[in-house]
Amino acid sequence: MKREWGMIATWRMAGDAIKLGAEILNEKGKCQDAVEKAIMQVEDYPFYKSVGYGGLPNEDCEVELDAAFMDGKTLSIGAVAGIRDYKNPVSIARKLSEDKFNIFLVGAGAEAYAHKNGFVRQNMLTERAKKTWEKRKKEIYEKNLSPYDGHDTVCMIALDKESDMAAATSTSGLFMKKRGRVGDSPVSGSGFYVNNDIGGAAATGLGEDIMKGCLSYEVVQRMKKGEHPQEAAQGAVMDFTEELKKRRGHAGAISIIALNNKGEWGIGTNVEFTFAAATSDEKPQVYIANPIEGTRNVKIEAISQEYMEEYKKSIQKPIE
Ligand code: SD4
Repeated sequence: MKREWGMIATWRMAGDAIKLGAEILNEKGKCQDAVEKAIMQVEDYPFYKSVGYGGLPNEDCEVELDAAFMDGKTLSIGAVAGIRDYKNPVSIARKLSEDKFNIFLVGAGAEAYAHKNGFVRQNMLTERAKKTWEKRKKEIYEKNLSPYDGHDTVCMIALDKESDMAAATSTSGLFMKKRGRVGDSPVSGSGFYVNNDIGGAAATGLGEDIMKGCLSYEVVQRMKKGEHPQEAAQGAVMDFTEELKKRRGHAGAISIIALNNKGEWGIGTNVEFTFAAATSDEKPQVYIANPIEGTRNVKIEAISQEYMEEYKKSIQKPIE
């Protein structure tokens, strides 16, 4: 049976934001507003270190952000990449989606557009993020570590009471990325895709690998053939992980959320992955998913309130 509305988001950091999205959708608000407002809340929270304000900087200690917005009714897309010093990249991406040309802007061009359109300028590098960067720099040097750990993109997909759908993403990308590096998150078909007639999908993980499979579009196409979002997302992640391993010997972390136009949701992942979902039938809830070894399946469990409280405390601990 079709649900009246639904929403799904990547990572436990979306646990509070999805409540805001659910409220908007339940009160007959639009899906476009639900995804934008909920992502803005994540962008504004300084203790989430992979999105917006407080996001971790690149190799040169500059915060360069990527974001995108897509409307499932008109298929309009807007995106920014490598944007610096603007408070809410997701809103800039949404605004760009109203344009016919120049819908995907990078770096200085994106900043000029944001300035011209009255978006709020803000230094996005917090003291805390700078400290983490300094600590990491030292560790990489001393212990010969890979610099590219610590990345979580916030992605959201929503279905509203008028059966419209939207998707959006926002991220600081990979920690210690090179200046100018862009991942999958602002790239249509890879980081996100949504179509009112079918549903939507959005990805998080190693952008360099996600882009090799255009995985969000792939999941939407599988749903078009009639697959449930769970089957489509997990099948696409598993098939592509196997393909990458076969061809390249290794596959990066890949996780995908999916929501169809009936309000049914699912996820696919090749690593431990947390996410949040809410529908007209289900209260906002954070879940944890773990691939079951030796199978193509994933185990999904609800996360307790206590776990979330511990998590919130842990992300605010001082950096030593
Ligand atoms: C990127 N996919 O820039 C993003 C990072 C991410 O979980 O989602 N990490 O490659």
